Parts: sequence; C-alpha cells; structure tokens
Amino acid sequence: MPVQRSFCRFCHANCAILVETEGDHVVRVSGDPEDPVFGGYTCIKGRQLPEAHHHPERLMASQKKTADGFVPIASEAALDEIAARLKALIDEHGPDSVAIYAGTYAFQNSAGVASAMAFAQGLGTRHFYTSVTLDQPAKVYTAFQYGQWQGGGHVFGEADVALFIGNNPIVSHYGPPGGLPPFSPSRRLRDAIEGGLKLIVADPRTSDVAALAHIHLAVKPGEDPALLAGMIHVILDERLCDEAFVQAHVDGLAELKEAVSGFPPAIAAARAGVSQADLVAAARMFAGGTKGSASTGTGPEMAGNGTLTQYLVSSLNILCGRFCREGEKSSIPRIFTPVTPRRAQVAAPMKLWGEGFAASRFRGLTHLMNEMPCNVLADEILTPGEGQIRALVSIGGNPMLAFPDQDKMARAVQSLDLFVSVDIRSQGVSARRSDYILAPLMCLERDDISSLSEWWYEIPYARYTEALIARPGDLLDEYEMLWELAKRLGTGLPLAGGLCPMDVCPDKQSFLDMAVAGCVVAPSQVRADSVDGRAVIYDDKHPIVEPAEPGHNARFDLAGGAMPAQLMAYGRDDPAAHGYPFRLISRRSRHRFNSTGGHLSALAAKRTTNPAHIHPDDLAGLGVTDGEMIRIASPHGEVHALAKASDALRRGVISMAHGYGDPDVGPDEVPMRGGSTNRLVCETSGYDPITGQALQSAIPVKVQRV
Ligand SMILES: Nc1nc2c(c(=O)[nH]1)N[C@H]1C(S)=C(S)[C@@H](COP(=O)(O)OP(=O)(O)OC[C@H]3O[C@@H](n4cnc5c(=O)[nH]c(N)nc54)[C@H](O)[C@@H]3O)O[C@H]1N2
Ligand SMILES: Nc1nc2c(c(=O)[nH]1)N[C@H]1C(S)=C(S)[C@@H](COP(=O)(O)OP(=O)(O)OC[C@H]3O[C@@H](n4cnc5c(=O)[nH]c(N)nc54)[C@H](O)[C@@H]3O)O[C@H]1N2
Ligand code: SF4
Ligand SMILES: [Mo]
Repeated sequence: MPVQRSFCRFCHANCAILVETEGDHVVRVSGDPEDPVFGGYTCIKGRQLPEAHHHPERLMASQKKTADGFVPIASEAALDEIAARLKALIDEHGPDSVAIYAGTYAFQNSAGVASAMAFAQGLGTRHFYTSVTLDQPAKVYTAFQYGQWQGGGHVFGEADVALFIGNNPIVSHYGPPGGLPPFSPSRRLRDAIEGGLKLIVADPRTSDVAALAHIHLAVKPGEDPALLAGMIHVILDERLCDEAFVQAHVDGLAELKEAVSGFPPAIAAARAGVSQADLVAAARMFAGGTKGSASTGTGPEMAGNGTLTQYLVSSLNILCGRFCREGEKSSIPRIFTPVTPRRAQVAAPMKLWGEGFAASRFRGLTHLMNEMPCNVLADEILTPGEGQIRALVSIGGNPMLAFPDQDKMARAVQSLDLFVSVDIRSQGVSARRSDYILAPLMCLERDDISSLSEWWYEIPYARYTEALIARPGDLLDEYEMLWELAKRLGTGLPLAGGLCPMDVCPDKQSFLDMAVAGCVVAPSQVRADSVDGRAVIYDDKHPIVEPAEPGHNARFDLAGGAMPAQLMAYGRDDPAAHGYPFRLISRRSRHRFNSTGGHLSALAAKRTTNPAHIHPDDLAGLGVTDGEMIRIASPHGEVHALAKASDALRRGVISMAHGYGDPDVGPDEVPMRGGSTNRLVCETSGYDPITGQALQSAIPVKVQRV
C-alpha cells in the first residue's frame, strides 16, 4: 500500500501525517515520526480522516432543496442556479444584499478565507463575516491600538515563565502567539516544566494545563481584568518591570498606573476570587522570568471585557519587555505571510475599526479591517431597509450552532431568499436549512500550504501538500466554487498578487501563489523544494531583529483607546446578576472540533451528549444527582444538559462546550445530542463595544432540576 506524506487539516494544528491509500481510498492516517516539528504526534480526531473522507453521510454530490427534500445536482448546474439568483438580488437590491460567512472549515483550506474575502470584495458587499469575531477578535484587531513590537514577542520554546489565561492548548491545540504550540502539546509542556519553565494558569477550572501549573489562579469567570490589574499593580509597586525598556519605548504609563491604583492586591484578589498571596506570587513569578509571554485563549475573550483583558495582557508583556531584541533571532519566522520589517522598534499604534471603516446598521459596530462583526449578521438579515441581507453563502461554518441567540439565527436563516452552505454533510443543523449545499473536496483530496499553522512554528518551517487521492465526482475546492460564481456574475477576485485571471480557473498552486504574494517563499517554490512531500526548513530565512530605523520615534501607548478609563469603569461597576447565581463558561470537547466529528464512529463512541460540568457540592446543594438532566436558564434563554459532577471546577461555575444541539429537537434528545449553549447567549447586551463579541462565557445562569 502506498504511504504518502501530508499534513492533517481536521484542525488548524496541521500535524505531519503519513497517509496509506488503496487506490482512491484512504486506509490509515498516522503521525510522521520523521517530521522535525511534530515528531510523529497526532490526535484521535486526525486519525479519523479515513472515515471522514469515506463516511456514508459524506456528500459525494452537491444538493438542491426541493419540496421532497434534498436532491443531488451537478455542481455546475448548482453554481448556475445560485449565480442567477444572486444576480437577480444584486440587480434589484445591490451587492450588500449578499453576505459571505467564512467559518472554521474555510480556514482549514489554505485558499478558503482568501478566496471568500476576494469574492466579497469583488462583489462589493460590506457583508463579509468570519468566525474570528465569534472567537478572539480582540487579540487579532484591537491590540494594534497600543502599538506592536516589530521584532516579535517571546516564544514558548525560549521561555522560562509562561502565563496562560483561559487557554487549554493540551485539548484545543490552540496556543496564541507566545503560548504553547500545538505540536504534541502535553509532552512539550511537561518537558518545558522539567527544564525549569515556571507556569501560571488563570482558569476557573483545573484545566489540563492548570493541573500542571506552579500557580493555578482559579479566577471567577469574567473577572480576569481584576486579576491582571492586580498583578500589574504589584509589578509597578515593586518596580519589577523592565524599566529600561519602558523608558525607551512606552508612553501612557501614568494613565495605566492611575487605573490600576484601584486594584491593590487585596481588592483585586477579592474581586477575582483568588487568594491575595497567589496573586502576588503570580505577579512576582511572571515578572521574575527573563523570557516568556502572557497569553489568552477563548475563555477571557468571550467572558465580557475582551478588549480590556487583551489590553491588560498586552500591558503585562510590554511592562516586562517580553520582546526579541536587536541582534536576536526574531520569533515566528513565517514563510507564507507577507514579509514585514523585523526591527527593534514599535510600529505606531493603529486603529482598525470605527470611522472610515464600513459600518453596520446596528450597535455602532463597524468593519474590523475587512470584516463585519458576526454580532450583527442576524439583525442585518432580519431588519428591512437599505443594505438588508437577502442571501447568505456560508463556507465551512455552522451559524445555527456557532452564533449567539440560536432562535434569532433560526428566524434569520429562515427569512433569507437564498441560503447556500458549503458543507460535507447535509445533516448539519445549518446545512439542513440551506437551499443549496455545495459539496467540497476534503483535505486529502486537495493541495494546501501550512499557512494556517505558521504562527506557531518557531523555525522557518513550510509545507506544501498535494492532493493524495482523486477528486470524487464533480466536487470542487472552495476557491474553485467562488471563482466559478465570480465568473458567472462578472465580478473579480482581487488577491494579494493582483486580480485573479478570470478566463480559466487557475490550479491551486497558482491560486495560492497569488493569494500569499509577497511572502517569504512562494508556495510553488516550497513545493519544488520539498522532498517527497516533507516539510522544508528554510534556516537561512530566519530573520534577525535589525536595529531601529534612525529617527524612528513611535512608542507603545498604554493610554491608547482610552483603556485605562475602561478599567476604572470596570472597577466601579461590580454587577452581581440577581437571581442567576451560577456562571456558565465555555470549553472545548476533546472528541470534536466545534460541531464537526460527532458522526465519526470512534469520536461518537467517546461522547454524544454535551454534559454540564458542575462542582459536586453545587450539585448536592441543588439536590441533583450526577448524570441527572438539569435545566440551565440565562436571562435570555434555556438549555437542557446532563449534569456531570466535577471537582475541577470552582463553586458556582458550570462548564459546557458549544457546537452541540439542534433547536428542532426537545430535551429527550439531549442524552444523544447535547444542547446548544448559544440558546443562552444574546448579542444585544453585554457584547464588546468594539468587536461585538457576545458573552459566550461567564454567562449568568440559574439551574433547576427537570
Ligand atoms: N478538540 C477540540 N479542539 C479545538 C476545538 C474544539 O471544538 N475541540 N475548537 C477550536 C477552536 S474554534 C478554538 S477558537 C480553539 C480555542 O482554544 P482554547 O482557547 O484553548 O479553548 P478551550 O480549550 O475552551 O480553553 C479555554 C479555557 O478558558 C477557560 N475559561 C472560560 N471562561 C473563562 C474566564 O472567564 N476566564 C478565564 N481566565 N478562563 C476562562 C475554560 O475553562 C477553558 O479551560 O480551540 C480549537 N481546538
Ligand atoms: N457559545 C459559544 N459559541 C461559540 C463558541 C463558544 O465557545 N461558545 N466558540 C466560537 C468559536 S471559537 C468558533 S471558531 C465558532 C465556530 O463557528 P463555525 O465555524 O460556524 O462552526 P463549526 O461548528 O466549526 O462549523 C463547521 C462546519 O464545517 C463543516 N465541515 C466539516 N468538514 C468540512 C470540510 O472539510 N469542508 C467544509 N467546507 N466544511 C466542513 C461541518 O460539517 C460544519 O457544518 O463558534 C463560536 N461560537
Ligand atoms: S491536532 Fe488537529 S491537525 Fe493534529 S491530528 Fe489532531 S485534528 Fe489533526
Ligand atoms: Mo474558534
């Protein structure tokens, strides 16, 4: 049986794999022990790629909704019909009547998001959405308002201290820049600790990383700003910052000092629900290191005050000077990202939203760079008027399970003139509601580059994988679908390397070369340099931090975006939500990737439902036994779940995953399907005023027996 090298795209980690095939059948996927970064590591999800590709529910043809349900349709014919309907809408209502949503699996295809954004821009619609604004938009967009160090931040591999805030990369395989890379994360973290790394974790539950931490701060959900402000208070008070760095590069220190003056350790610790001694010890431990970053995951970004939390995390790193200096190797070389200067200087603060950016009709929210916040999608569909959305093309996403306020999203989807999903199955909660499902190639059937995972590679590592098995039937790659639609509509696809040729659809390699033009090594060159599909390491392309440009005078601005004032406002306002004594927090399921994977036998065998993890003493207080069904209600909605006793949680906290459930089925299906936490979430109150991120964690809830 032939064995070929590739990389997994079940999730963003892109583990190096060996793929055994028999004809066009994938028989086995295992880790590639020769890969210098992954060293043979895979997880249980990735090893299910053979079943995922050949599962009986996998769509082998595109589908059209008829009165009798879905019927197969040739992809060309589906594209003709979809284009004709889009054209009619655009002619009558203008391009803003069409919205594009790029979900998780648009990101897993290295041409997915670039082609989706190009399609939206070619069309001229402002309604381009991605899952980033349901996820961690503050670190992607708002951190620029305090300035960015062009030399790069400290990476995990060189750190002697690390602070993870609401991030559990052992399960999620997601570590933000400076955090734990997803390559064999558990082993890597244990090795680092054995080698002397000091680890601090802030998480309301004893997560997998918290269990290994030297200091675990079991912060109250949503109170990370108090914790971080308290730590900064200690660092400033005890003069533990990198004073030379601060003097040379930082403005706004006085404003930050004033803002944290309301958070002396005793007050900060009380508000954050941790011991004062632990808070002080954590501040000293973090500042006492020589290298290493503070980083956040989804938890605190979703728990309200995401932008403020990100500001305080940026401040910690800036105060402690956790950046690569002149003459050092710059962190995270990145081969497929446009080349940027690597200098020992601050890139001037930038504002990537607000005035001058395309505006939504709702809540004063605007584009964040090129995308509209997901917060407004349902309202932009449901509300008549100029710019109302009438057609939605969802690429590799599941808005019915991922967006706030499930019932509202159901009404929105229902009211569309046209709903198109690009999805591998028709059973999904969103796919099922679509007028057309365009069936895409799956990862082992397409070429890709390792662009999605490259912010984690601490060395200049790059991959180009070819398709390993033939294209089934007339299925298309996402970028081909969007090219075909643009061709039919007579619009263009503007890419980094210029307009995509519209006479013949380029092959994937050419498309990728255009999509990442200006990067360090072009995808076609990486492909040529690769031996048998192995990774290529471009050691000579590891940038060294150059000196600052003469006369460069941009500095970090810790007063940027009026964040100190926001911190003071947070300090004044300590809302105890009456009648909702618990906080429901987000988590990831080890055996799924958001809503993907529940249909695969090995993953389903591990878990079907979406348990509500809760402290045994809380269960006892409620008179509920382990495994019993409970009803969880927020001010906005309710969900049912099976209670699961867990002493990994602090009291008063319930921990559940998203991506489960179905609004059409009742509580009796909960044991087999789980419930959707987005029934508890509302996008019109408690959202982040800049990114629109809804309160998807730290949700005030009450619990009842059923
Ligand atoms: N197996 C698997 N892997 C995944 C996914 C999946 O569904 N399954 N999803 C993928 C996606 S889309 C993403 S974005 C990443 C996310 O990756 P992570 O951000 O690492 O996600 P989690 O593993 O949920 O870790 C978040 C942690 O935040 C904690 N938390 C919740 N609320 C708060 C709070 O208010 N404050 C603090 N300090 N902590 C809090 C939770 O207890 C949890 O341990 O994971 C990706 N990887
Ligand atoms: N309450 C709450 N809500 C949340 C979160 C939370 O923690 N709590 N997390 C948020 C986060 S971090 C994210 S990223 C979003 C995710 O939001 P989405 O991306 O909208 O949701 P997914 O469940 O990942 O949807 C993936 C879809 O892709 C399909 N799919 C699977 N494989 C393929 C493939 O190979 N190709 C294509 N084209 N499609 C495929 C699946 O069938 C599924 O329908 O959800 C967000 N929503
Ligand atoms: S961690 Fe992600 S990329 Fe690696 S094997 Fe698992 S699913 Fe695949
Ligand atoms: Mo995500």
